[in-house]
Amino acid sequence: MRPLTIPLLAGVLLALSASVPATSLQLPGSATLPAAELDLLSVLPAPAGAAADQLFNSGFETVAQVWHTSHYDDLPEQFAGTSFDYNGVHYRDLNMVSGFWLGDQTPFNPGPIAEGGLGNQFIIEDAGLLFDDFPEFGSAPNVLNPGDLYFFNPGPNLSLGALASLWMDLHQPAYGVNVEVVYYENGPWHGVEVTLQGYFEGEPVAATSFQLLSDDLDGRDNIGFRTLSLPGDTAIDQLHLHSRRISDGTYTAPRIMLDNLALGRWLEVDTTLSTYDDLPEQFAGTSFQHNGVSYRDLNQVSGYWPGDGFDPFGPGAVEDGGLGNQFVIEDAGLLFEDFPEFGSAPNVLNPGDLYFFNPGPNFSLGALASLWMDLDAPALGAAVDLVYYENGPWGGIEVSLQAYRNGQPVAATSFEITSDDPDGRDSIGYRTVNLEAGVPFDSLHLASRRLSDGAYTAPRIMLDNLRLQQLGSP
Ligand SMILES: [Ca+2]
Ligand SMILES: [Ca+2]
Ligand SMILES: [Ca+2]
Ligand SMILES: [Ca+2]
Repeated sequence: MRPLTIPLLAGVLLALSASVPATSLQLPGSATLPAAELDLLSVLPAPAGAAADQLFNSGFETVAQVWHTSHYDDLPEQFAGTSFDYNGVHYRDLNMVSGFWLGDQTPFNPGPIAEGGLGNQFIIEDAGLLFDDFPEFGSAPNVLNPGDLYFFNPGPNLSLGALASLWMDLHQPAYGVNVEVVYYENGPWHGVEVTLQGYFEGEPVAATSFQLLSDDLDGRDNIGFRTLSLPGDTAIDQLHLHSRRISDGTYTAPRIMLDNLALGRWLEVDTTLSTYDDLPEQFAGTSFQHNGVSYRDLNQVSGYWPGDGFDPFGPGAVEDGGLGNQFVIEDAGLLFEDFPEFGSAPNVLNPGDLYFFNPGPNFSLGALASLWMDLDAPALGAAVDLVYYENGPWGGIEVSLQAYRNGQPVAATSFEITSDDPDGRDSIGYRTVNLEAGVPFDSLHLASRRLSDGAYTAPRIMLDNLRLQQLGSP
């Protein structure tokens, strides 16, 4: 059987557009992919150093690479035996090979030290002191030490184990592998090639290696570390990490420990589209759920109205001195007669209040200072069509769409509402706000602020066609 490969990107694009509900609307240009984003494999970041703690590293709208990382830090320091299962990986056959030590080139046998081997016990090693000196490496405090009784140092002390050969069977195929290794280099550690070989169904499909070359065989050795990476374009179900002499390919025994074994998978990214046209015109309350999005906390902020007066407003309902905190599914049919390119007729999401509710195709644009949307499934990108007043008093306003993950901001985009004459007539403008976060997010915040001082303000804005690029099921 051939190794699985990821779908051709063109095929994924077709699937993407097919997942948009079949309506008569034409999505604006932002719903199609700029050519520059098609080169997905080359833009994907790989976990390295502390960044391997990230669960996700993602591309843009088509497919996303999701990383599953073994940190070893959730285990107690222990002997793990000559084979063990952990986090979807079966570790086995440590140093079950013959070879030659470096330096005096004495031979070693397969298996335990007592039988002339390098040691065949895996150790979950607290290597806390290592991380004091090399905080960029791995994840404190534990590493996987291919040592033996001889190398076991309880507590944060450590000795790097000897590694000639180590096999890892993956319970599920990986697409992309990263593992961090720490090792001795220079001094006597010369003429060694360390290789991470990936297999699928017994056939070698990918490999990466590095060489240990000493600048002075009689000099001091030192600790080095690096990340070994296998690409994500082919399936891998078995890994072999091994060390051989460059001169003749026989196994040899540098000192190496492992951390942060990260296994990649590809998830398709589906676009979900909320047109609001499937709902009746209605008050939707101060929070509501629709199409995998929870809308909440509309205008629950204080700020200043736009224009000369700069009257302050408070959070909440109009009768409480606020901008209004009711979401309205608004039939804005008349809007689409004048602006057929905008959104999708007949409904929009109007962040208004009772005051703004116009039954039937008539409408008034609601005031929007702040609006939160929580997503049922993580998204990598979001786009929304906004229609708003500009010119006249509506100048000097920044409207931002900010993405959050676990409460932390991860990406944002914004535009400015401008006016050519503060005393002149206002007019209706519209645009698509497009946010490509590149990392998953679970909340969106749409906010309007004065450019002059960052205070919340209240332009008139309605929303339509919220598009989310969301991770599909694994
Ligand atoms: Ca230790
Ligand atoms: Ca660790
Ligand atoms: Ca209406
Ligand atoms: Ca609509």
